[in-house]
Amino acid sequence: MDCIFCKIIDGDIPSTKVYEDENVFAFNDINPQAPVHCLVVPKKHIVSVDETSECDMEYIAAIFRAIPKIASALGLKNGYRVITNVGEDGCQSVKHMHFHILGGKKLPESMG
Ligand code: DGP
Repeated sequence: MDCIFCKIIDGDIPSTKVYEDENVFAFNDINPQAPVHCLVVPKKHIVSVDETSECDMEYIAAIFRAIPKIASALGLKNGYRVITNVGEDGCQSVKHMHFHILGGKKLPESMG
């Protein structure tokens, strides 16, 4: 499968890893939009929030268990933003579900 994030998870494309467990991998975004900007992805290739099935729920749960741990490890003591883009109108460029963690400054109120 020709998926950039699967290749990052497998170590075939280098990344700066910030967290890993059995179900989840997280790494710094190549094009940061904030002082802290990392991506949290399931190790299973799931296309987006719009294309999940019941058996993917353990990955979703694992991602949301991991996010506060990652935020804490990255020093985001005063809050942060979690975003997932879905499909064309959501401007999802990589078709492997991922959750952006953005922080390290006061973020703009506008979200689109
Ligand atoms: P989205 O637009 O929500 O699909 O975000 C995709 C993000 O993935 C975007 O912020 C840039 C990031 N990205 C794309 N290719 C790579 C890569 O090869 N390495 C890393 N670290 N990030 C990537």
